[in-house]
Amino acid sequence: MSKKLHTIPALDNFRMPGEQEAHEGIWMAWPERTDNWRFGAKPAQHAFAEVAKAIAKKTKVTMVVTADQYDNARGRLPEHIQLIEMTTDDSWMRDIGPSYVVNDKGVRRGIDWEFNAWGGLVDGLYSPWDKDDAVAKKVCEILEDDSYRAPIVLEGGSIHVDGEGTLYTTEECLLHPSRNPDLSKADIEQVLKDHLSIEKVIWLPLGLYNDETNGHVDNIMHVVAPGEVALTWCEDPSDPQYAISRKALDALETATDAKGRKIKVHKLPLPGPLYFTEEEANGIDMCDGMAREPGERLAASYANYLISNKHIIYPLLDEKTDDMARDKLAELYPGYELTGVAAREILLGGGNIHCITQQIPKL
Ligand code: KQY
Repeated sequence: MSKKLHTIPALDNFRMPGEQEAHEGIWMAWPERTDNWRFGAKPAQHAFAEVAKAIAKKTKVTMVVTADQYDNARGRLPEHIQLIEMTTDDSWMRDIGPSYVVNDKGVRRGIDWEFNAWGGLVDGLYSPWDKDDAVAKKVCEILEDDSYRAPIVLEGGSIHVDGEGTLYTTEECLLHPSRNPDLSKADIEQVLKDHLSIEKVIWLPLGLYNDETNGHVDNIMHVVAPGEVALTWCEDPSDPQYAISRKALDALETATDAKGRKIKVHKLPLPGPLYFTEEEANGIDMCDGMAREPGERLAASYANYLISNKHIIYPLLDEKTDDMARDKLAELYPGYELTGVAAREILLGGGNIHCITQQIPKL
């Protein structure tokens, strides 16, 4: 049995664990919409299946899939990937799934944020989005976990937590007029404190250049461990990412976290720059929300990786930089298994491996 709760998670003594803590499972959603995924979503389905198989080396994977795609997904996924029929609008489980909180008595609960497809009627990427907005609650019901409906629009990819009281986000996204225009920065911080039991918010000014999520933090940096982050870095002063990464570094280096630590920043290489090819852009159905032009810059970043049970599943994006990214991740995560997955097809949809996965904490 799963209940909708009307209390405050922090007052109930629940906190959001860091991604580096143990997971019971990872949830994903099967891609199919042809105005986001080229060629009938077949190349993206292949990439999602490879991500699922990689994660499943160490962690149970559950994939939700619409009724129309059930047989196709079942045929393309190995038996050990659990498949659950669920209606969705698209496939970004990080953003539509629950953010989980846990207490010290071995109980977990889901936070079900309001979802408006990255901007609702202001600059959202598709409409309607009601099926995606219903996913977090359905996941909690299937897992028989109670949930809280949080009173703000927020996507899971717009926050990172370290599990020890610090949350990282961007002003570009959380203060964007398309999310919670009636709330101040202080109001938003209070909702985050109330729902995730964090004590300190570290605000980066901007997310990755040309990211259609309005600058999700998970596409520019990742928490490595409490007090340590990996930041996408750019060495080319003529690239718009150069100034964005420097501003982020400044915000991180001048902050202290909830425990009073200075933050150690590790630099991740930037792939590319990568752009939509003509063939890629032409393979996607036209629509109102998502602009896909040949030559458009892709929001490509190695920071968009998943940590699951001492395993790093990271995107392969550019032959020139993939090895550098792997070496850096190997240095940051000694003793962890590392698996790179070819991820350009996920990138073409507007995100990457972290955006398509959501962890369920182990109790
Ligand atoms: O979290 C994400 N990066 C999702 C991006 C959604 C893009 C929809 N085309």
